[in-house]
Amino acid sequence: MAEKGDTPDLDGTDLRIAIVVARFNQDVTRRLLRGAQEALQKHGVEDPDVYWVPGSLELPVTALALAEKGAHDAIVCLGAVIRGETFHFEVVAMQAAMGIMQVQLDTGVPITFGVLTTDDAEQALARSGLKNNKGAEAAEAAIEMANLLAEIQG
Ligand code: INI
Repeated sequence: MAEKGDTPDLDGTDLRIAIVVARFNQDVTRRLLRGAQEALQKHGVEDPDVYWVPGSLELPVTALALAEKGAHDAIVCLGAVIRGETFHFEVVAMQAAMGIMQVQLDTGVPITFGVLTTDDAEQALARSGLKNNKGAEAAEAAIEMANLLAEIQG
């Protein structure tokens, strides 16, 4: 049997991708969004749909609605949870991660986690720049997973 996924298939042509992005800390999430959109465009994804939500805790239910609708091959979730700004940092970060994972496993639609969880704003800005951009990484992971699952499912 051929080995699958040893080199990522990043051909986004014909893939339908949605991005869900949190407004909370939008100075950072706008940068993640730009990184994700640029990466999708680079790999041939046309016109990704973008849905803004209030904060990272609203990412999972929005991803669920999109996954259940079935119009997208993969969904990219973007957010920024910054420790210094909330005493319930752990709650927001963990529930966003767990919720997204639950939706992904319940629906079988790949949903990637471009949610920064950092100690401070400086770390968040450093991970949402031109070179190091976790939004771009989440976008590429979405393309790769959409292609891999399509290959497995035939
Ligand atoms: N949402 C974030 O995306 N990042 C945060 O750092 C954050 N903090 O600090 O609280 C945050 N809170 C809002 C939360 O995601 C919900 O939008 C809110 O609780 C309403 O449900």
